[in-house]
Amino acid sequence: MFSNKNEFKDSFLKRLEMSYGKKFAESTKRDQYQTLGNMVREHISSNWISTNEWNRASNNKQVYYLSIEFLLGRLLGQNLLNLGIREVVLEGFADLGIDLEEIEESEADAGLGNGGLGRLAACFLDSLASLNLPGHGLGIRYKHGLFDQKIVDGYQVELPEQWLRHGNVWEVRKPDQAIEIPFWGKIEHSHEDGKLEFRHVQSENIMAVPYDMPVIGYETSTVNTLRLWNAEPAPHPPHRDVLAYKRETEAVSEFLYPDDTHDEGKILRLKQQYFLVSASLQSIVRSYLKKNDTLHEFHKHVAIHVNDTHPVLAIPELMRILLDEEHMEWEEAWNITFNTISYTNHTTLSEALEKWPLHIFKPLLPRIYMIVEELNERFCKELWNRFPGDWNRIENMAIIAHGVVKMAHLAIVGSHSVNGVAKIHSDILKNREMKLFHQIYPQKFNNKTNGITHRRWLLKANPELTNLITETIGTDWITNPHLMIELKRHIYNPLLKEEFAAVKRKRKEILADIIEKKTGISVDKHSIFDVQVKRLHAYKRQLLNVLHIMYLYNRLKEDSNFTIYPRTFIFGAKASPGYYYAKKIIKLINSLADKVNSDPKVSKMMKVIFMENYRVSLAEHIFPATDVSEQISTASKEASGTGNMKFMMNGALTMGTLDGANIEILEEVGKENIFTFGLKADEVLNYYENGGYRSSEYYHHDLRIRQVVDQLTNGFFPDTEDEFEAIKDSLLYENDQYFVLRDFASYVDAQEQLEKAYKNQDKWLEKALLNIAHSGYFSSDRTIHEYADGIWDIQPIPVIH
Ligand code: Z2T
Repeated sequence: MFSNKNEFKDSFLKRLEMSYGKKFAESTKRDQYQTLGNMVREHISSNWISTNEWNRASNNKQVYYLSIEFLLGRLLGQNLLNLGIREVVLEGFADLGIDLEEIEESEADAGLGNGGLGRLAACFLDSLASLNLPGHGLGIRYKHGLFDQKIVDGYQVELPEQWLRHGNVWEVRKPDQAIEIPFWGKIEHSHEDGKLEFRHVQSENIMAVPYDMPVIGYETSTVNTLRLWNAEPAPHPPHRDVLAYKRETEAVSEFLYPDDTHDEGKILRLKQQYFLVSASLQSIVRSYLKKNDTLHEFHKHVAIHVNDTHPVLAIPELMRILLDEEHMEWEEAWNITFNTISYTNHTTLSEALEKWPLHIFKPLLPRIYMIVEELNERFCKELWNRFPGDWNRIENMAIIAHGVVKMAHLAIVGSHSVNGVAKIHSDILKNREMKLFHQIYPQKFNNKTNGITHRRWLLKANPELTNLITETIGTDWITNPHLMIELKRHIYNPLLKEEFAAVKRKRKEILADIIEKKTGISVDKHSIFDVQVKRLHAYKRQLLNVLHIMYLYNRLKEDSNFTIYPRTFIFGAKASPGYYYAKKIIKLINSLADKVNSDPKVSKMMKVIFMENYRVSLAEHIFPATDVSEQISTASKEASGTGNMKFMMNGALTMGTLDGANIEILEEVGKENIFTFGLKADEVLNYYENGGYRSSEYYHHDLRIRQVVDQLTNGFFPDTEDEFEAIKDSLLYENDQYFVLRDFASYVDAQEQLEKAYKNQDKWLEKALLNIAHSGYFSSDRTIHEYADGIWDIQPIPVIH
């Protein structure tokens, strides 16, 4: 079908006419997209089947990655690339007068995630398949992914996202593998042969119907599976208003909760979590029992990974299956369970820690609650034996306390591995946030520094840079990204520098065109492209970036001798719809953009751009065009960050705090090749513990700060009245919890250093190339190898030739 251009064209035209009953000339872009998508799916079907067959037939251990989010983005282009057939399609389409890129861009993003956590899951799937590892994703088939963002009059407006509007060519519905999930009702017990038996009665059941999507490895025969569960009415609905039951059932897979690092505590969210977990575990156990008679060795053949605490009910759910369905003794069930489960923590922010009130948990999941209660009792008894009389410790560590279930405690107790996502984050878990648990389970704790798939973030997003690297060091780096380090020998080569500069220039032109098309603003393509794209959060400190731009504006207005190297400040960020402060910052960025861009003098030197609806597909245009990567979170707050790695891989230099993976970027590239500033993590944490910071002192003693803070409310931004009062209050009357004013001077200094460095283009290009050379470490292939060896103990599957 894809072996050469003409064969491809023939089958494409034949299929298009067969499926749509019209001539090619009458076909729409959508017809063409659908036809190509179906051809790709058919093309991989035999490898998909053989991967599944081999997994079924072999005793090879399987890993299942449970995640409430998978932020996949678009799939057509990546699938063509991984299959090595993109060139054939490109050429065939060219003959037919079809622009492949245009077809690819007509696909809706699969946006089933908020940000880093969901995108990490997507990168991991790509690495698992590309490394021929038997690893599969399990998630929810949300009808609506993360909301679409519109900016109206500077404010964020949320619209329901509709990725399934025109269907999804990549999914296969498997109704015969549907699974029933019980909610509500009560538990009856009886004695059978002297053993207690539990029966869940009067439950309201929901059907989980799987939709399988192929996960295609890069130039290999492995095709893994991402299974997304859809919520549908069960065959025997409860005896009540049938329409209400249908509505409530379908609501379970209707929406992705739009909260990034914030816990909502809504009953529907708990329903989603148990829906995902129960469907996944029942389906894993069912397929395991097709090739094994018992579950006694389950943990030797199955690893289940829980992505943050959202799927942590996998622990009591597996216990339930082993106890109630397999009639195992508690001790054996427990041994199998914690040896099967591993857990990743993604944040230490206290507002993100999931705590489920018993009055929600207990009635919704009565049997699961009983098991969690028993677990808690046994765990507290163990603690009592080890620390007799230490009530305080037991209260702090209990799984159930003060009327809530603490999901992180359940996760740590019920798994054999607990990992953080960057060195500093794992250290903070061990030494601070989870110190008491680390004391009793030191061997469980480990670090797995995050990574990103270079196949999307370099090969797909930046083919120009990809070609340049290959021309310089050959092709081996593509399958062994750590070999990118070989580029280091060439960074002083003037020709390479010039070619890299040309690539960057071209990518800046492309982004400038997109900006012009979307905002009507024309930016200087020779200016420094300085970018902060990520979710909007107080701890990520978009506000620090804004205050610095306001300071530059003031200098330019007041001092005619002051000049700057031209800069384009680019922002992209979605705010959680209920996050008042975050929405104010979006309005502030847009007000600043109006102020700066409409000033005849200042706008010659700088522009401020807010890019609407930041998402994976837009990110693919932004990273390659960036010169400066803003990673300026309050130290200790950003667990890892992954955007930082995507920028680095595309030859941007980092302006960052010593937080998350920025620290490991610094360790890789050395201090000459990154710009760091601000408080260190232990300084921040000591301030929190011991006090000693008064933001008002910085306001009173630094004129630059006083001026920009005053400008938030003194009419500097026309027609905003008391719009930004709350932001000013957060800085002054709430004592600036994220140390924006504390780090301001240091940030300004670092930005001056950066500007100086940029003016020395030749050196800058060397630094950028050196960053690229060292970015191979941050490929998720490295991360996945570490998970495979250190946590899951899985082996690759054979490749078909
Ligand atoms: C999320 O994206 C992250 C953490 C969360 O904690 C929740 C969400 Cl939705 C519950 C992010 C971290 O903020 C970021 O530092 C990290 O790089 C990313 O997860 C992947 O580990």
